[in-house]
Amino acid sequence: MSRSLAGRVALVTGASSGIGAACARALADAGASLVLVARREDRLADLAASLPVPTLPLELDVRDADAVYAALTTLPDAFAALDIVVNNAGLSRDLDPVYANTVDAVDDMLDTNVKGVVNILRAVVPGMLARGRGHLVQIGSIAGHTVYPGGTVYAASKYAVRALNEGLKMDLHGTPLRVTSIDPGMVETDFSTVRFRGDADRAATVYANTTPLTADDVADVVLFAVTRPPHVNVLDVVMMPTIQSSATMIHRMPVPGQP
Ligand code: NDP
Ligand code: 8X3
Repeated sequence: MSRSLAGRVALVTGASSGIGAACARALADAGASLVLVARREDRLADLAASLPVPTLPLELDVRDADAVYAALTTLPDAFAALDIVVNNAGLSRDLDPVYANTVDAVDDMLDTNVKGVVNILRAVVPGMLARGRGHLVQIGSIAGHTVYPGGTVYAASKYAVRALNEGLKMDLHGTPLRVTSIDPGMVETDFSTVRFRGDADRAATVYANTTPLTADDVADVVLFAVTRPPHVNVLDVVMMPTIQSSATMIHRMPVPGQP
């Protein structure tokens, strides 16, 4: 089955790091032109320069509904007819009980992970409907299927992403547009460094003595979903590393000399 996306245009949010950057590379390898969205424009520019396809880096905060709408409804002609949108931008903040989360942490998670997805959908779905084609991919999480201590607000945001994905499919019922959520478990990216507010040592403990997914593993499944024949809609994929059996069950190799 062809995995070529030649002639297609794909937009990836959160393309400056981790899963989003890996999705950009995978989609570019398949031949798609790219619109890359994130706040760190320098990283987008570096990534764009490394890709073998026409690429438009776009410095944009997905929390800013007006800026998102203005930018994505006035894209240059070569990028305007979006075929694929990967709603990937997202983050977690801290590992606190729900009643102890700071206001900023709650705003960061809900505004980015939930409202950010809706902001993008508002801007891109009408054009896809007018053109009669399009594929909307959300990056959810295992935290959209189960809650873990300290991750309640993050999980609430990812349960919301799952609801948005399911509802979007129904809203688009009877149209050719496709809707997919890819819901990973542990993936080694900057995710934990962002969660722990730059504490790289603490972040490293999350991935210590185990074999997490890589961002490329997730991008490979995104590429699979968007290269199915038009009559096939992959609605939701839960994927974890083999060493993970739930949000909290993670097998770690014993360290020689340590109990
Ligand atoms: P990274 O921290 O490596 O990447 C997060 C990306 O989101 C960055 O490119 C960042 O760009 C972007 N981003 C964050 N806030 C905004 C914003 N307001 N506007 C635009 N872009 C934003 O983490 P991951 O790659 O791991 O995370 C990607 C997605 O995958 C998230 O939705 C996360 O919840 C999800 N996920 C991650 C898992 C993991 O274990 N890593 C597992 C399951 C799901 P910038 O800062 O430049 O704006
Ligand atoms: C990121 C994975 O388990 O930290 O979505 O929620 S987890």
